[in-house]
Amino acid sequence: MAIERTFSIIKPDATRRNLTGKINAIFEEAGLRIVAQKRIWMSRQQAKTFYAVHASRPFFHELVDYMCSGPVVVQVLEGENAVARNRELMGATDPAKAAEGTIRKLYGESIQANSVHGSDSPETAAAEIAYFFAGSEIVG
Ligand code: RTP
Ligand code: MG
Repeated sequence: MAIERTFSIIKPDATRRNLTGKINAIFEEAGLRIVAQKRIWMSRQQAKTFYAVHASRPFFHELVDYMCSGPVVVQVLEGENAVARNRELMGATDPAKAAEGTIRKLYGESIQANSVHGSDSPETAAAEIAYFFAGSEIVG
């Protein structure tokens, strides 16, 4: 299995509750390496562009407001099968439906404030990584 990269966000509900370290420990214990990471406060424009695929969904404006409601940690995770592996670690979008032991089951507050984002395919991962990181900021 080839080494792959995925893009991750520790969302505002998780940074507010000081959960960055606990979430990073889950990634690292699962064999994913954090090869880039920075704490930012997203602008509305950044959030709108990042979630443009959801622009027509009823929850879009709330989602943009939420993603700009506090700091987030954007990161690049690297490892075998990193995209799928991270989606497994995150669990279902709705924390109430997420499997035991997943990040969203452990820490998610609601379907919106669900603690983490993870890319849904290698192609999306490449685009999301390039949106937030310069190549020189990623140190594998
Ligand atoms: P993500 O993109 O953040 O990793 O999450 P996901 O693939 O599991 O979920 P997606 O369908 O892509 O939705 C993106 C984010 O929008 C918020 N959401 N709110 N109010 C709602 O019904 C609703 N549905 C989704 C969540 O923050 C979700 O992660
Ligand atoms: Mg998604």
